[in-house]
Amino acid sequence: MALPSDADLRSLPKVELHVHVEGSISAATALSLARRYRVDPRELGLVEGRYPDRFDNLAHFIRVYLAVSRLIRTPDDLAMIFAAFARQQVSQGVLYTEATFTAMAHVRNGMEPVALWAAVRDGLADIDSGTEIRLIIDAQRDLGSDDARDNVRLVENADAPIVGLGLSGPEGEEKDREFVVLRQAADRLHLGLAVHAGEEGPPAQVRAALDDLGADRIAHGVAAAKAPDLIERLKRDAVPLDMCLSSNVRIGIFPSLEAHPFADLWRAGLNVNVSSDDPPFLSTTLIDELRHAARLASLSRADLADLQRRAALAAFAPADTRGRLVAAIDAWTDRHRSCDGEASPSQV
Ligand code: ES4
Ligand code: ZN
Repeated sequence: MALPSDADLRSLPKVELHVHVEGSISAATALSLARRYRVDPRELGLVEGRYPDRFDNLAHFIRVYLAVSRLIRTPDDLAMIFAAFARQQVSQGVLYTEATFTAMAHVRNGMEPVALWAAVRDGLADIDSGTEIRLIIDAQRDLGSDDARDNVRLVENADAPIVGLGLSGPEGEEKDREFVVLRQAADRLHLGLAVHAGEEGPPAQVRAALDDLGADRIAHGVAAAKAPDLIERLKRDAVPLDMCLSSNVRIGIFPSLEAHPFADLWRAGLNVNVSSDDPPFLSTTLIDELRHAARLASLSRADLADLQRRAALAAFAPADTRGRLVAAIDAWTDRHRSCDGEASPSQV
């Protein structure tokens, strides 16, 4: 069976559920902000003006990510970053994005919340296109429950298209109970909750995200590949897993794309979707990630459409938006049906 072509990957209507706004700052933009604010680019962790090809581990990645995030000093900087983010999503043919944004970091860095949300709205309004961008506002695990509570207050008072809360940052503490305020707020505010778990951490971290926080989606969750009982549970409950292949390799979770368990998790029938995480930091794009996924799991065009349908259905958007996304994906499949020869594994 022929792999989907680049033209297929471009025209496929895409839904991206796991991509960080600050992780979408290009090295060129980071350097220009560094110059403006007289920050030595080496302090950012850039190597010869580029993001490193490989990070030593998640902690190393997060150091660079936070150093670059701190270069956003003014509402104008933030509006520019959001406008560039929206252009990036348009260039990848993404119809609908749930973008993770660490808003509290910028408030801590001195930005006033009302001005911050106005900048977000201005940046997103800057492009006139069919793409829809909604936000997931994430707390950082290592900052503890106070940060989670600050996040909830910030979201409660925000004027922005927020559909979810998130929890990111280094793993290690298996107990997520101290962040239960995020679950309570998500329920109260009718938001989804997406939790980074089982990226660098063990399968127990994924169980904790489900048991302690009732996570609606798991970011990564690749540790499950080591735990057959967890695979069974994720399959039984159709828990959405955001898979970011290059991210896991460049952050050092797996030595190569070939060693990544995406194909196993797909074949096991888990509710996976594919995302780019932090595209320029990880020298990738969403289309690259879909190409890797298609190669590793021998995905047909129909499978790729199925992957997008799973993402659409796992989105925190209202039902009418999800329905519209599924309809666009179905229409693409119909247009290509005549060219699809054989049945794919997901159809038999
Ligand atoms: C991230 Cl905790 C984590 N893992 C991967 N990418 C990230 N970007 C921001 N936080
Ligand atoms: Zn992430």
